[in-house]
Amino acid sequence: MFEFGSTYSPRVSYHYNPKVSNYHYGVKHPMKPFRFMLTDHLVSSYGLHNIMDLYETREATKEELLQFHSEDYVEFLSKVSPDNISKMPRGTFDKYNIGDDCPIFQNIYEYCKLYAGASLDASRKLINDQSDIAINWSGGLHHAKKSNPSGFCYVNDIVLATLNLLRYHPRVLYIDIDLHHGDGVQEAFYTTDRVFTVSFHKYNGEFFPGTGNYDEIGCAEGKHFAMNVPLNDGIDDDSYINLFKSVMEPIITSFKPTAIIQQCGADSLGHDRLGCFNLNIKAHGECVKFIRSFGIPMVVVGGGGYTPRNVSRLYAYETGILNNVLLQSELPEDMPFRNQFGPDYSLYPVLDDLYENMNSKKYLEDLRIRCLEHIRYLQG
Ligand code: V1S
Ligand code: CA
Ligand code: ZN
Repeated sequence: MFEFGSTYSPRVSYHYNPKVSNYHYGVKHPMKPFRFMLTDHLVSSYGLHNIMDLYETREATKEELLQFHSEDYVEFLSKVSPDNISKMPRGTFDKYNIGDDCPIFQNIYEYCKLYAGASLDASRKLINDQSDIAINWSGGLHHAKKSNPSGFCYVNDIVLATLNLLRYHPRVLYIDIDLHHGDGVQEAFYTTDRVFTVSFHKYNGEFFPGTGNYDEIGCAEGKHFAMNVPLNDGIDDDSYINLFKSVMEPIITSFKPTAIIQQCGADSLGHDRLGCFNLNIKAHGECVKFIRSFGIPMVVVGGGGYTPRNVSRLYAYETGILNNVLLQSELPEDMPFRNQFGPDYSLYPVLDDLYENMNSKKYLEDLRIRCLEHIRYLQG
């Protein structure tokens, strides 16, 4: 294992296209792609651009999207616009799950191709052994299904990147610390033993997307290769970190992944507009630091996160961690949009304690034991 601050200097690539921050889901919609513009300003103001390989990403091709998505759905995405959706055949809204969560907005297909292209580029850097860690904060849209969008996600960049990795890597581990269950990725790899999926999320049977109880473990060849860690409101830093580390360490040593994809949804932070956990930026980052310490090639993607200033703080902090750099708390004086980060102008504002912690010690201990029993199946 590599300790943070040690001499291990991974080759890190940062995959971003400024165009991706210009798309709009709608004024009332919580998903705000401009959070990536804020992130990029923070990352460059802290000087991190100087120590990574930067790639302005290209759009994924239609053929690449078709590696997972169905022909008719990709065709629909390529043709649909706010001007023609009402002229499409009756039933189109229902068939493709179009509505408040997944609206049709201007240039939606271009947006999909850009964020998917970035995750595909990131996976390619690992495959070609040109990067040890490849970052795409605009990716991580884990709910998208083969033939329909879901939960703000239109194409599943994580599934596409994983399929690409599987062409060269025997085993891929997918780790999801978004507040929501990573259902789209789990479903795509539910029957294979080459991808282990694990998601930590709020679960009560009703909370979106409604799936992710601990008894969803995979099936057929994939039985025991999916794990779900259902949590209640208000989980705090120490409980989350302890559970995360005690579950992830044996998964990694037993499954022995040759590549890892970590989804870092920022809606698991405290004070998130849609969230209900109490995590601080450093605790979320600790989960990334822990996975990085195994020295296994990693693709790191974003996900949810609905308080844009905290999303950008988190992703700048985690970009630092992945580069083995601890960023100073005070935000750089001369950075653009600094006024967005007042009144504290800090990278680490206190974000906890908005919700009572409904995860008792007993609940967490039982959950941990259940997870460890699950992992024993991997050891044969
Ligand atoms: N929670 C939540 C939430 N809020 C919204 C929403 C609010 C305002 C809007 F103008 C549009 C949508 N939708 C939801 C959830 C979907 C959450 C998706 C999370 C995505 C991710 O972070 O994991 C990854 C990027 N949808 C629902 O709860 C479904 C409804 C059941 C309630 C909300 N209405 C708008 C749709 C149906
Ligand atoms: Ca999750
Ligand atoms: Zn989420």
